[in-house]
Amino acid sequence: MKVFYSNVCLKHAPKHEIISGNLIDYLESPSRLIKIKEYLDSLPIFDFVSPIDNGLDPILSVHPKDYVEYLQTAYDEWVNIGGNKDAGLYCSDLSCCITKDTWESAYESAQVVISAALELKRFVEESSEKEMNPLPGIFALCRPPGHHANSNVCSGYCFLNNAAISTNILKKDNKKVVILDIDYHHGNGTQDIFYLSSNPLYVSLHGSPDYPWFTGNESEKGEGEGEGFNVNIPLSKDTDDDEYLKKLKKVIYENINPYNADYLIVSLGVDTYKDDIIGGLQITSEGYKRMGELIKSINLPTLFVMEGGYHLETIGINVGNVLLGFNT
Ligand code: SP5
Ligand code: ZN
Repeated sequence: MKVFYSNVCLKHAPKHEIISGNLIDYLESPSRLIKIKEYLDSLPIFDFVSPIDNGLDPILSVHPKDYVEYLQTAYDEWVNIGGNKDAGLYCSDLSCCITKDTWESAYESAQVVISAALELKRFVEESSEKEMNPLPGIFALCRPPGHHANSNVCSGYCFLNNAAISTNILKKDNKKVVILDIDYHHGNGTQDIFYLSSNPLYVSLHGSPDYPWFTGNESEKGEGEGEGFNVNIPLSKDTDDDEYLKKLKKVIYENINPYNADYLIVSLGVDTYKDDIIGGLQITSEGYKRMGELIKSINLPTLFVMEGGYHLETIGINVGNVLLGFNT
């Protein structure tokens, strides 16, 4: 399996964030990426590939120019004038610190997912049915993550919505996309970006009640043309492997399979792990392997996009197990 990865994604490294009024070490750290890379590197089936720079256009298909300019210039303006009046205008919480390196890493994270999506699309277009066995899967090892970023708002460690950007690439040529978001948190940014659209189908399983607090309810089903194409499955904290897999299986049979998509994008967070610091259902490392197997049963060319997961001791094996489960 190809893994798109870049060291430039390590540069964004804020020192602190505020959670529940407390100043703590920034949890969305470069170490997360290093741990995942180390683990995948130790297994023979993963090939690391560097992204190609495909420019701003794919990013601008999701994010308006004024927001992109804000991300590019906010740090320098802040330093130069000792305070930027717009600093909070595009920001919805205290986890999206903008440092001198933030734009570069966020842009690179988007380039990682863009390159991975283009590679998957090219592979599918050039392959015969027979070559599609085994099922093609590619991993975009993105950082910073993306699913909380709205078109013009950064939040929850996310600046550019990587899953949404790759959706717009895979949707070209009248193809249908389903986004399956298995991060512990509800992907409010992705939901909002596509709320009025029937393509992609957005499906999220997430811990509730928890961040981002005001979204992720079952009653949010999409609007207008998008009505019926947004599916939220809130889960209680005591959800274990069996319960989680039962709910995932149900939504695959009832919503994902009947949608008949051409591509699957998995917003892959492993903060559902039982000992995660800020998330945490009762999922075990073994559970992630079963999750990967179930995702494989959807039987679509699949782009995995890295989102959250904060337990550094197991983040590598948990991400690896989803991918191994898919690949067996
Ligand atoms: C990509 C991603 O996983 N972003 C998550 C951002 C969550 N930030 C807010 C965390 C608030 C945690 N609430 C405290 C609950 C204590 N268990
Ligand atoms: Zn998360």
